[in-house]
Amino acid sequence: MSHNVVVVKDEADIQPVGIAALSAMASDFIPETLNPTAYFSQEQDRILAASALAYPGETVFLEFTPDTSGVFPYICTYSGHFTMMQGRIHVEE
Ligand SMILES: [Cu+2]
Repeated sequence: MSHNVVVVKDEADIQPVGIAALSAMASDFIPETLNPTAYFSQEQDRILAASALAYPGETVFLEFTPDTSGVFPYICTYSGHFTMMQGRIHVEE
């Protein structure tokens, strides 16, 4: 099974990004930046960083440099995983 790591801006962004990703198979489950519909561009604005998909046996790296302190949720957006595969990055000054 494949997985990725997607850092979102806020707790409230987890569900909309996870749901938008369900129909973003063509872009490796990341809602596309250039999609002309407002729905997808709004979801893209909720994403701070995203890794490539890691296929079974692969390792991917994601570098994320926050510009403020805070708590940043991260999720896997592969087909519905966001409901269980998630965590929080705590950034302190
Ligand atoms: Cu996953």
